[in-house]
Amino acid sequence: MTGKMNPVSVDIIGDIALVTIANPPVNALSQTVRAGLLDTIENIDKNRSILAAVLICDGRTFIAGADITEFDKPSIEPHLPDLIDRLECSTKPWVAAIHGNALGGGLEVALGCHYRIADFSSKLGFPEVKLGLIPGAGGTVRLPRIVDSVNAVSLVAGGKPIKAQLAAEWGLVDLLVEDNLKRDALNFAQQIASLPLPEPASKRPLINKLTADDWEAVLSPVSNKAHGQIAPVRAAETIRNAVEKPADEAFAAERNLFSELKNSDQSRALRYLFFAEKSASKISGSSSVDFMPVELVGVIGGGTMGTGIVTALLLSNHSVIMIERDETALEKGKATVLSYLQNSLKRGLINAAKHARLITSLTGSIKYKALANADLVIEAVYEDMDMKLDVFSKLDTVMKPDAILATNTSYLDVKRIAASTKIPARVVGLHFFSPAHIMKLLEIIRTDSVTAEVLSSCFLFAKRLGKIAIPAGVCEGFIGNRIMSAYRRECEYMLEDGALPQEIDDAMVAFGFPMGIFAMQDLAGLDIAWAMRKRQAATRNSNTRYVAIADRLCEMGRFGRKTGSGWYRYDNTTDTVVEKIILQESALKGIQRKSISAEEIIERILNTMRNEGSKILAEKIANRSEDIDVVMVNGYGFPRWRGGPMFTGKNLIP
Ligand code: T1G
Repeated sequence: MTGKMNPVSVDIIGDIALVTIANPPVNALSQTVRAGLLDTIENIDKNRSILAAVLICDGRTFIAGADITEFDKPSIEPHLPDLIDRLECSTKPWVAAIHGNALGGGLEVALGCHYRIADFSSKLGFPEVKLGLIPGAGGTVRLPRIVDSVNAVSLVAGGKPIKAQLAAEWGLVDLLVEDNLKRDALNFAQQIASLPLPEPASKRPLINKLTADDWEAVLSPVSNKAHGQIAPVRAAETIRNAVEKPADEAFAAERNLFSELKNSDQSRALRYLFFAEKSASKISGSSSVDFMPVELVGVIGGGTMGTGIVTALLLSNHSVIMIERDETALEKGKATVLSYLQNSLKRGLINAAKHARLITSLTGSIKYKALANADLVIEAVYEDMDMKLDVFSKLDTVMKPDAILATNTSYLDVKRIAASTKIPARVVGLHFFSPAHIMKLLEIIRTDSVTAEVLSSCFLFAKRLGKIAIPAGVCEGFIGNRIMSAYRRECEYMLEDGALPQEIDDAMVAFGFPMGIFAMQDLAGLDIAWAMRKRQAATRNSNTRYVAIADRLCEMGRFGRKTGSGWYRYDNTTDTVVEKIILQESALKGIQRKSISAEEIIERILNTMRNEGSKILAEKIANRSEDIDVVMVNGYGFPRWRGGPMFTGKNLIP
């Protein structure tokens, strides 16, 4: 190994070789790691005094996969499939000692080893489909020779890692260890060193075969859930290949498909988003900036947003004080939070001990003075500026001088709220998305007066919550809501021009959105936007095209699902009202309606998103076009495998 430091080292302990990979931060299988590992395998095979080898990793995790940063560069030998083929043909038994995550190529390397042991806290998986890929180094061929084919499909097509205990139940892990992985791995290697060398996985018989009906039952849920994504379906088919074809043919088929997917638009988009999200959550601000510790957090309001935020805070081990206007509202809010925590316990997201501890971390009060020691307070009351100003005037009197004051407003002027307080430098917007304990997106809204220390502390706080935090400047709707308002307007223009709500919603779902803009408004309720439009009516620019269709629906009390009808009826009766109103509004404006194709609908929506995104960049509301894509994918249902509105513009994906 010349040039770069060899990230693979070997210690000889008795007659066992302890092979350690040290390639921070996640021991990705870069070219130097692959080359170092290949040299090591050759050397150990030649060394007659070595009876077995343990493969372990430094740092916080086992190998987390191939080095994704190499995918857009020419592939350099040794190629991973060849390395793993060589590993499994080693004349000495290899034991993979897994901690942290064994993912993608990392799990494939572990499958190339003869044994796998793991500590309880580790996870194993094939997340490649999240990058628009499939395992490309033999994993789909070896896996069904180690675990049941149905489990193999769920692991490879689902992309969700499994805990070590389940992996052991499946037979993917041979031994679970508690607290000293290295010691136990060396002992395990000593025990198996004298045993006959196990058959390489790729030469082993299949664990089970499935009938054609079995495969139908296994594969159809995968395609039903794919929503236009290619990789999950192809991944499942690859497992079927591996089960039904000879191993050599299956290896070749896997390799070909991997290369095809690696060059696909979907994979390029998903890899773009992976890095866009990682770089977005980097703590912005220079290293010289101090961070204010945030442990005790106040939340004003126990409604939908407030209870979601409180739950997110508790799940990230903060202590929380919920403030409500009276005892009844407070008890209702706390009950909602407890129901969320109970649900997390039921879903196995937290264990009983953590559940009990979190409950004790929640207190409540109807008195603002209970917040005297809070490090941060998040206002989550009704979207009314006067109400918010009143809250902040009270907070001003009780909060300690170095506490951060945050508003969860989704579009109101954070600058005006900051200016109303004694210390505007500590006021910031933290725009959570509902449900706040589930949605990963958080827009952090900066004003001209907020300090770098407050902002950086908010980014650190967001990372602890497990949120993807995107910085935004102050404008109506910040990044996501502003773009949504723009394309919602464009969709309403299309209603007047000739389309119907169902046609627009169908085009959006076909493009990959989970639901169309009109179905989404019915879910959220039409009344909030109506109230906002009425407030803005007096100052609305009369030269700007205004569509009154939604107003007509609201005037009829059609606020969406919650009233049984909105853009659609929800009582299984035929609805002619909406189309009649649309035709009337088109006629009132003298518009000659013409049908609009699904392609044109999507084109007009994407162009509107990109145009608004360009304005948001020009106004420095968003720092990067990647941030706009991260917002639209993580907060507004834009299909991940298309990268985002700005990405589609750059890469002209159809
Ligand atoms: N390659 C290169 N860089 C990676 C990486 C990878 N596989 N995984 C993470 N990083 C970087 C990441 O960008 C960040 O960089 C830093 O490591 C810390 O990551 C051949 C084809 C492992 C669960 O999809 O899921 O193998 O910002 O902040 O929160 O068949 O990283 O510090 O500069 O996310 O502790 C399959 C992707 C690849 C795993 C750790 N593997 N990674 O989470 O840290 S394809 C994956 C993750 C493959 C084979 C196939 C997570 C993590 P920076 P982080 P974390």
